[in-house]
Amino acid sequence: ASAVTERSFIMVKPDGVHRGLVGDIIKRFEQRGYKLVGCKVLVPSRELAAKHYAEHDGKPFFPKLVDFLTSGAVVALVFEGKDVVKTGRTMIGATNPLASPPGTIRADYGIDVGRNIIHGSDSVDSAMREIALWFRADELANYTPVATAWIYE
Ligand code: DGT
Ligand code: DGI
Repeated sequence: ASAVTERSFIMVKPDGVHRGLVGDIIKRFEQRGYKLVGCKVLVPSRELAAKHYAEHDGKPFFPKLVDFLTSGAVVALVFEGKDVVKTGRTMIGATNPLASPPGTIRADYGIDVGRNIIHGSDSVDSAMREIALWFRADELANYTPVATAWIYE
């Protein structure tokens, strides 16, 4: 079993927390074989939310997006494994839940683009930026799950 260290930042947004979807979302990544290395629940500050969504600063929906993300608790997660950034996006689906194929998280639980349940990093570079933004290094766990050899050849 080779060491696969790619990481993605996954976040259950306030709508997903209010709707009780945290367990299901973690379960989907766990069952796929991804390793959970970071997990915390917090109500993000406006500063943190604005930094997270800095690429959308200036767009018409930006204030609403920050209001929404800071309106309640989120669950910040880091998953690790082979191609986890791209595969995570595939599991999550399209930005707009209505444009997302059945079986994806956003399609299975969402309708509106402004209530799309979950965030997942869209590239390895943004994953590194987002993980550093949301987690201190000592909040990420280093361990080898015993199932590793049954997930990777
Ligand atoms: P993407 O991945 O961002 O290109 O979005 P798609 O391809 O999943 O969604 P599409 O092509 O139907 O819509 C393009 C963008 O338009 C989408 O990212 C968000 C926005 N949009 C679509 N439908 C709605 C809507 O009903 N309300 C709002 N506010 N925005 C919408
Ligand atoms: O990486 P994604 O979350 O799939 O999409 P993104 O980074 O382009 O946008 C971040 C979030 O901003 C997205 O999850 C929902 C919201 N958003 C994106 N495009 C629109 C939008 N919200 C509204 N209301 N309208 C949009 O066009």
